[in-house]
Amino acid sequence: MRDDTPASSHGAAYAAQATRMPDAMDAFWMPFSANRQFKANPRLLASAEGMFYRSVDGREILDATGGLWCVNAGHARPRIVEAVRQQISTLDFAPTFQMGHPLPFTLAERLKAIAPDHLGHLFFTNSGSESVDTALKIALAYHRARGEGQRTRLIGREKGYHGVGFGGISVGGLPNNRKFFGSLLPGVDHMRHTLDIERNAFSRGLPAHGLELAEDLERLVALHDASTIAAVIVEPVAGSAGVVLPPEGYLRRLREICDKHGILLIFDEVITGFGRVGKAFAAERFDVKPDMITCAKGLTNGCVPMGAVFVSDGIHEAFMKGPEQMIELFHGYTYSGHPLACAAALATLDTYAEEALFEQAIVLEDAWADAIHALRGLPNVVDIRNIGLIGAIELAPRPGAPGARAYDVFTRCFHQENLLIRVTGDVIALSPPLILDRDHIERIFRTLAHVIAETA
Ligand code: PXG
Repeated sequence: MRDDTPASSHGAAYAAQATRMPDAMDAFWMPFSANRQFKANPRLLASAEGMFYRSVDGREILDATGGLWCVNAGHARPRIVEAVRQQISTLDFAPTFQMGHPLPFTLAERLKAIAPDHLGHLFFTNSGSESVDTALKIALAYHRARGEGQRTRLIGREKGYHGVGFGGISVGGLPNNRKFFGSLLPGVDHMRHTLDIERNAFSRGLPAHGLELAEDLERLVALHDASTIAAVIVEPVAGSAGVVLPPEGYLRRLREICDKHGILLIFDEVITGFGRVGKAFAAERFDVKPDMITCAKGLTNGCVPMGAVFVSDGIHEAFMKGPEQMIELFHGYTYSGHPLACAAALATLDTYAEEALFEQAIVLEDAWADAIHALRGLPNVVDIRNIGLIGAIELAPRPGAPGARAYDVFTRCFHQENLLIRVTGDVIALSPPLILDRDHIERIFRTLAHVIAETA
């Protein structure tokens, strides 16, 4: 676009561009998508407000996914929109390497105030993947700073999703995210995952069976020796693998084993953070104290990319030694603490607080659980899992065509029912904005019930 038109007309021109079908779709290589299939029959969203998207073809679509688990306060919340608008016209960018601006300092204090008590320090990133890689690097550097530099091994878990950086896919446990990308990080091992449909199918909330799976960490300690292990990273509730819940007591047991062996415990709360399970963080809901929490997504309500790592006072303290002119951690991103992201995050935190949104997932948990478990007994439904405002419906795969059945449910919901859901493999995963009400819940599951029933 040429820059000689009056500034006021630019906005309208860009907005028009953002709400109509693009002229061509070839050049954009879409992430985690079947590009050719999508471009043959696109699903494009043009605008959003509250619980709803509007598609480019003008349909109002109920968002049962919170974007991608990130729009926890609902779309286009006025306070957040206004904060970002003001901020961009005041300070568009400022560096945070040996320089600064007020907002990341203010935001870090605000985040500290909602975090578990001992997590008093924040490192800012731009995504969940960067938060994970940051936390893993801090873990390694922490042990080295304390004279235990031989603790280099990182432990993840099967089915874990920790983003797509090399660190994240190495500790992650999703075969498709790993197998194409070579040898990954060395010195990584994995605990067993905790999905056990045979024993736990249709559990409401945390499954009763599987506490003993935490002992798998003792197996890895016995194999590698604790003195070589830096950290364990897990999602308190795994999202991308199709919603995998921690068995009762499992996370607390992991904490005990880590304490016993001097191993750091990292909770990846990229999806569980900011109210998804009824507290600011799952660490609080499950009353377990990790040494670091990684987050992103709901931090800015999804509207400006931002992630963060909460770091314990003890870890931080280990770095704050040595000469004061020394850089304590050789790590950071150009956009760590970006002004727009900080402004969005501050207004997001205010919106969460004003509307008590962190409590909503507990207020609505029973209604949500009743509604989702009512789908039990429909054809092909082999499991239903829920916690807070997270829900998963697992379908039996079609013989020889894994994922196809859930994909058909997804496309039918979008094109014919004006409902946005998310599928991974044959699991339908739901993570609506926390502002949803009982009518939205009713509509989501009424629609899903008949679509699942009619999808062979
Ligand atoms: N950790 C966890 C636990 C995540 O869920 C990431 C890290 C990476 O975040 P970024 O911002 O780098 O994408 C995630 C991301 C899904 C889905 O449908 C989940 C994610 C991303 C996209 C889709 O389950 N989680």
